[in-house]
Amino acid sequence: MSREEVIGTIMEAIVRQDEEALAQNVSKGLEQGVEPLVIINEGITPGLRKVGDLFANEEVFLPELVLAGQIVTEVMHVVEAKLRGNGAESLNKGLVLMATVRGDVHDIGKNLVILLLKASGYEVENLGKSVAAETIAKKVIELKPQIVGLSSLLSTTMPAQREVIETINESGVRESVKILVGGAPVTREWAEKIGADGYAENASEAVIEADRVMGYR
Ligand code: B12
Repeated sequence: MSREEVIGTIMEAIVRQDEEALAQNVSKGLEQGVEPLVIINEGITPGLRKVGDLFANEEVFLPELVLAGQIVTEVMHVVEAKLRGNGAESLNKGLVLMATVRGDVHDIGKNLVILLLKASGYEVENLGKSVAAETIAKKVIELKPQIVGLSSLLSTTMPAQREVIETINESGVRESVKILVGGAPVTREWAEKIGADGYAENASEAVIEADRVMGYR
């Protein structure tokens, strides 16, 4: 099977919510030397987006959406193992707090960002999903991170990103951290409007943006 074919089968397996085929083809791709990032960006992400489109068109329903999310979460462990252990931990580029904002339980994208930040030498504290603004602000005071990353996948939870920034502001620690925002409906314009320091469209760009706000690039 060619590299394109393997990536295509990964995408298809997600669209069909076929756990076995997904696991098999991800392993096959990795064995054939397809980069983990290519598998993520060209296979897994478009596969999930396609499921989202089918859901929006009422061609698949909530159970299928849930299943697609579950099988991707499972297979990410395999991809993660491949990305780990490149020695980047010793780079010590800074501490990042990552959270999906209140009311939003989508965490696959956030976890991907975490994976790549770690693989690039950042330490990451994962606060989880549907995290309240107050909790995030408290953690900023307690852990003194250099960066806070906020994920939001629903247009209805995007305002919660603004709420986090306002709460951090009110806590008097806004100057001490850089704030990055992301998630499918989020744009650079939105990031600027709510006073975030940066935005990225995907996990690879998130690392570049983190480096930029830290002054590494
Ligand atoms: C899987 C999925 C689910 C799963 C989530 C499982 C999980 N553990 O995450 C489940 C089933 C739980 C779910 C539930 C719902 N979902 Co849903 N879901 C999706 C789906 C198909 C894929 C999301 C995903 O993982 N994408 C793949 C990852 C890799 O991409 P990503 O998340 O965008 O992340 C990348 C970038 O955005 C960026 N990024 C992400 N976060 C951050 C953070 C920072 C700081 C930075 C810099 C970058 C960054 O980097 C990531 C990696 O490259 C999307 C479709 C879509 N187009 O996104 C719908 C989608 C997001 N869901 C949607 C909806 C409507 C819902 C529900 C309301 C459905 C319902 N009726 O109950 C609920 C809401 C639950 C809640 N309160 O949060 C809509 C949202 C519409 C909107 N604009 O608001 C979408 C777009 C589907 C659609 N087209 O209708 N969903």
